[in-house]
Amino acid sequence: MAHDKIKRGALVVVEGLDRAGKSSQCELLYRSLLDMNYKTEYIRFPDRSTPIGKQIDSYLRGQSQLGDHSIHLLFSANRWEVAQSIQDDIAKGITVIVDRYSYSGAVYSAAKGNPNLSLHWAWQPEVGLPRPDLCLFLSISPEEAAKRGGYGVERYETDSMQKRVRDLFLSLLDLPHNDEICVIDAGRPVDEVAQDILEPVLECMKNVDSIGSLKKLA
Ligand code: FDM
Ligand code: MG
Repeated sequence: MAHDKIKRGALVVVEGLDRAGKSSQCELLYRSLLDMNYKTEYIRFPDRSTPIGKQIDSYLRGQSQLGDHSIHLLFSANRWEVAQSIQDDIAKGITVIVDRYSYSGAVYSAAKGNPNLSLHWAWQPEVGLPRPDLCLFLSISPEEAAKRGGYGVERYETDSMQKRVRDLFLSLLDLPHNDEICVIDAGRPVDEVAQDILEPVLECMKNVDSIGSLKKLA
Protein backbone atom coordinates (compact mmCIF):
# COMPACT_ATOMS: atom_id res chain seq x y z
CA MET A 1 0.00 0.00 0.00
CA ALA A 2 1.25 3.49 -0.87
CA HIS A 3 0.79 4.70 2.73
CA ASP A 4 3.28 2.17 4.15
CA LYS A 5 6.12 3.51 2.03
CA ILE A 6 5.91 7.03 3.40
CA LYS A 7 8.51 7.40 6.13
CA ARG A 8 8.56 11.17 6.41
CA GLY A 9 6.03 13.79 5.43
CA ALA A 10 6.48 16.17 2.50
CA LEU A 11 6.89 19.93 2.79
CA VAL A 12 4.56 21.47 0.21
CA VAL A 13 4.41 25.23 -0.31
CA VAL A 14 1.73 27.10 -2.26
CA GLU A 15 2.78 30.52 -3.56
CA GLY A 16 1.34 33.16 -5.83
CA LEU A 17 -0.11 36.63 -6.16
CA ASP A 18 -3.00 37.93 -4.12
CA ARG A 19 -6.29 36.58 -5.60
CA ALA A 20 -4.59 33.60 -7.28
CA GLY A 21 -6.68 31.34 -4.99
CA LYS A 22 -3.89 30.13 -2.69
CA SER A 23 -5.92 29.84 0.49
CA SER A 24 -8.89 28.10 -1.18
CA GLN A 25 -6.55 25.66 -2.91
CA CYS A 26 -4.60 24.96 0.30
CA GLU A 27 -7.88 24.24 2.05
CA LEU A 28 -9.02 21.86 -0.72
CA LEU A 29 -5.65 20.11 -0.78
CA TYR A 30 -5.67 19.76 3.01
CA ARG A 31 -9.16 18.18 2.96
CA SER A 32 -8.28 15.85 0.06
CA LEU A 33 -5.20 14.54 1.85
CA LEU A 34 -7.10 14.06 5.11
CA ASP A 35 -9.85 12.21 3.21
CA MET A 36 -7.15 9.92 1.85
CA ASN A 37 -6.01 9.28 5.45
CA TYR A 38 -2.68 11.04 5.14
CA LYS A 39 -1.40 12.79 8.25
CA THR A 40 -1.50 16.44 7.20
CA GLU A 41 -1.02 19.92 8.68
CA TYR A 42 -1.92 23.24 7.10
CA ILE A 43 -0.08 26.41 8.15
CA ARG A 44 0.23 29.87 6.64
CA PHE A 45 2.64 32.79 6.63
CA PRO A 46 2.49 35.34 7.98
CA ASP A 47 1.33 33.52 11.13
CA ARG A 48 -0.41 36.50 12.67
CA SER A 49 -1.00 34.77 16.03
CA THR A 50 2.52 35.04 17.50
CA PRO A 51 3.97 38.26 19.04
CA ILE A 52 6.04 38.80 15.86
CA GLY A 53 2.97 37.97 13.76
CA LYS A 54 0.97 40.63 15.59
CA GLN A 55 3.57 43.25 14.69
CA ILE A 56 3.37 42.11 11.05
CA ASP A 57 -0.43 42.26 11.11
CA SER A 58 -0.40 45.77 12.49
CA TYR A 59 2.09 46.85 9.79
CA LEU A 60 0.05 45.28 6.98
CA ARG A 61 -3.11 47.03 8.19
CA GLY A 62 -1.26 50.35 8.19
CA GLN A 63 -1.59 50.70 11.97
CA SER A 64 2.16 50.90 12.49
CA GLN A 65 5.18 52.00 10.48
CA LEU A 66 8.42 50.05 10.13
CA GLY A 67 11.48 50.37 7.90
CA ASP A 68 11.62 48.06 4.87
CA HIS A 69 14.50 46.05 6.32
CA SER A 70 12.92 45.69 9.76
CA ILE A 71 9.58 44.39 8.50
CA HIS A 72 11.41 42.09 6.11
CA LEU A 73 13.35 40.51 8.95
CA LEU A 74 10.18 40.15 11.03
CA PHE A 75 8.52 38.18 8.20
CA SER A 76 11.60 35.94 8.13
CA ALA A 77 11.69 35.58 11.94
CA ASN A 78 8.02 34.58 11.77
CA ARG A 79 9.14 31.56 9.70
CA TRP A 80 12.18 30.80 11.87
CA GLU A 81 9.97 30.63 14.96
CA VAL A 82 8.15 27.58 13.55
CA ALA A 83 11.01 26.04 11.55
CA GLN A 84 11.74 23.42 14.21
CA SER A 85 8.10 22.39 14.58
CA ILE A 86 7.82 21.99 10.79
CA GLN A 87 10.86 19.71 10.85
CA ASP A 88 9.44 17.73 13.76
CA ASP A 89 6.10 17.23 12.01
CA ILE A 90 7.78 16.13 8.77
CA ALA A 91 9.91 13.63 10.74
CA LYS A 92 6.71 12.22 12.29
CA GLY A 93 5.35 11.49 8.82
CA ILE A 94 3.05 14.51 8.65
CA THR A 95 2.80 16.28 5.30
CA VAL A 96 2.87 20.04 5.90
CA ILE A 97 1.03 22.36 3.49
CA VAL A 98 2.26 25.95 3.70
CA ASP A 99 0.32 28.95 2.35
CA ARG A 100 3.13 31.42 1.35
CA TYR A 101 6.77 30.99 2.37
CA SER A 102 10.24 32.40 1.71
CA TYR A 103 9.47 33.11 -1.95
CA SER A 104 6.75 35.61 -0.99
CA GLY A 105 9.12 36.87 1.68
CA ALA A 106 11.89 37.76 -0.76
CA VAL A 107 9.70 38.91 -3.62
CA TYR A 108 7.31 41.28 -1.80
CA SER A 109 10.13 43.07 0.02
CA ALA A 110 12.25 43.41 -3.13
CA ALA A 111 9.21 44.68 -5.07
CA LYS A 112 9.04 47.79 -2.89
CA GLY A 113 11.78 49.35 -4.98
CA ASN A 114 14.08 50.27 -2.10
CA PRO A 115 17.52 50.55 -3.78
CA ASN A 116 19.14 49.07 -0.64
CA LEU A 117 16.87 46.03 -0.56
CA SER A 118 17.64 43.76 -3.48
CA LEU A 119 16.16 40.32 -4.13
CA HIS A 120 19.56 38.88 -3.23
CA TRP A 121 19.62 40.68 0.13
CA ALA A 122 16.02 39.70 0.80
CA TRP A 123 16.76 36.00 0.29
CA GLN A 124 19.65 35.79 2.79
CA PRO A 125 17.65 35.42 6.05
CA GLU A 126 15.78 32.50 4.43
CA VAL A 127 18.98 30.48 3.97
CA GLY A 128 18.88 27.48 6.30
CA LEU A 129 15.09 27.26 6.66
CA PRO A 130 13.49 23.92 5.72
CA ARG A 131 13.49 23.61 1.94
CA PRO A 132 10.13 22.68 0.42
CA ASP A 133 10.04 19.37 -1.42
CA LEU A 134 7.58 21.04 -3.78
CA CYS A 135 6.55 24.65 -4.33
CA LEU A 136 3.43 25.19 -6.41
CA PHE A 137 3.34 28.66 -7.90
CA LEU A 138 -0.26 29.59 -8.73
CA SER A 139 0.10 31.78 -11.78
CA ILE A 140 -2.64 34.19 -12.78
CA SER A 141 -2.55 36.96 -15.38
CA PRO A 142 -3.18 40.54 -14.22
CA GLU A 143 -6.32 40.50 -16.44
CA GLU A 144 -7.73 37.36 -14.83
CA ALA A 145 -6.87 38.69 -11.37
CA ALA A 146 -8.75 41.91 -12.15
CA LYS A 147 -11.89 39.90 -13.05
CA ARG A 148 -11.83 38.40 -9.56
CA GLY A 149 -12.65 41.74 -8.00
CA GLY A 150 -10.87 44.50 -6.16
CA TYR A 151 -7.99 44.26 -3.77
CA GLY A 152 -8.39 44.54 -0.04
CA VAL A 153 -7.16 47.45 1.98
CA GLU A 154 -3.86 46.01 3.20
CA ARG A 155 -0.45 47.31 2.30
CA TYR A 156 0.91 45.80 -0.97
CA GLU A 157 -2.61 45.34 -2.41
CA THR A 158 -2.13 47.75 -5.31
CA ASP A 159 -1.80 47.17 -9.07
CA SER A 160 1.73 48.55 -9.30
CA MET A 161 3.01 46.44 -6.39
CA GLN A 162 1.32 43.27 -7.71
CA LYS A 163 2.86 43.78 -11.13
CA ARG A 164 6.37 44.05 -9.67
CA VAL A 165 5.70 41.06 -7.41
CA ARG A 166 4.64 39.01 -10.44
CA ASP A 167 7.79 39.91 -12.40
CA LEU A 168 10.01 39.05 -9.44
CA PHE A 169 8.22 35.73 -8.84
CA LEU A 170 8.88 34.86 -12.48
CA SER A 171 12.57 35.76 -12.11
CA LEU A 172 12.83 33.35 -9.14
CA LEU A 173 11.65 30.52 -11.39
CA ASP A 174 14.75 30.97 -13.54
CA LEU A 175 17.22 30.39 -10.71
CA PRO A 176 18.81 26.93 -10.98
CA HIS A 177 18.60 26.18 -7.23
CA ASN A 178 14.83 26.69 -7.31
CA ASP A 179 14.02 23.49 -9.22
CA GLU A 180 11.37 22.56 -6.62
CA ILE A 181 9.05 25.24 -8.07
CA CYS A 182 6.22 24.04 -10.32
CA VAL A 183 3.97 26.55 -12.12
CA ILE A 184 0.20 25.95 -12.07
CA ASP A 185 -2.18 27.90 -14.33
CA ALA A 186 -4.56 29.20 -11.68
CA GLY A 187 -6.77 31.18 -14.06
CA ARG A 188 -9.10 28.19 -14.54
CA PRO A 189 -12.07 26.70 -12.64
CA VAL A 190 -11.31 25.82 -9.00
CA ASP A 191 -11.78 22.04 -9.47
CA GLU A 192 -9.40 21.86 -12.43
CA VAL A 193 -6.73 23.77 -10.55
CA ALA A 194 -7.25 21.53 -7.50
CA GLN A 195 -6.74 18.41 -9.61
CA ASP A 196 -3.56 19.87 -11.13
CA ILE A 197 -2.25 20.53 -7.63
CA LEU A 198 -3.20 17.17 -6.12
CA GLU A 199 -1.34 15.11 -8.73
CA PRO A 200 2.17 16.54 -8.20
CA VAL A 201 1.63 16.61 -4.43
CA LEU A 202 0.76 12.88 -4.31
CA GLU A 203 3.72 12.16 -6.59
CA CYS A 204 6.00 14.16 -4.30
CA MET A 205 4.68 12.37 -1.18
CA LYS A 206 5.32 9.04 -2.87
CA ASN A 207 8.91 9.93 -3.82
CA VAL A 208 9.91 11.76 -0.68
CA ASP A 209 11.93 8.82 0.65
CA SER A 210 14.14 8.76 -2.40
CA ILE A 211 14.79 12.50 -1.95
CA GLY A 212 16.18 11.69 1.52
CA SER A 213 15.77 13.87 4.58
CA LEU A 214 14.35 17.38 4.44
CA LYS A 215 16.86 19.80 2.84
CA LYS A 216 17.58 23.42 3.76
CA LEU A 217 17.08 26.49 1.61
CA ALA A 218 20.37 27.67 0.09
N1 FDM B 1 4.15 38.89 2.69
C1 FDM B 1 3.94 37.63 3.10
C2 FDM B 1 5.41 39.48 2.74
O1 FDM B 1 5.58 40.64 2.37
N2 FDM B 1 6.45 38.76 3.22
C3 FDM B 1 6.30 37.47 3.65
O2 FDM B 1 7.28 36.83 4.08
C4 FDM B 1 5.00 36.88 3.59
C5 FDM B 1 4.79 35.47 4.07
O3 FDM B 1 2.10 39.81 3.33
F1 FDM B 1 0.83 40.98 0.70
C6 FDM B 1 3.00 39.70 2.23
C7 FDM B 1 2.18 39.13 1.13
C8 FDM B 1 0.84 39.77 1.36
C9 FDM B 1 0.78 40.02 2.83
O4 FDM B 1 -0.27 37.89 3.18
C10 FDM B 1 -0.22 39.21 3.62
P1 FDM B 1 -1.71 37.15 3.07
O5 FDM B 1 -1.38 35.79 2.50
O6 FDM B 1 -2.53 37.99 2.12
O7 FDM B 1 -2.26 37.10 4.46
MG1 MG C 1 -3.69 39.12 1.08
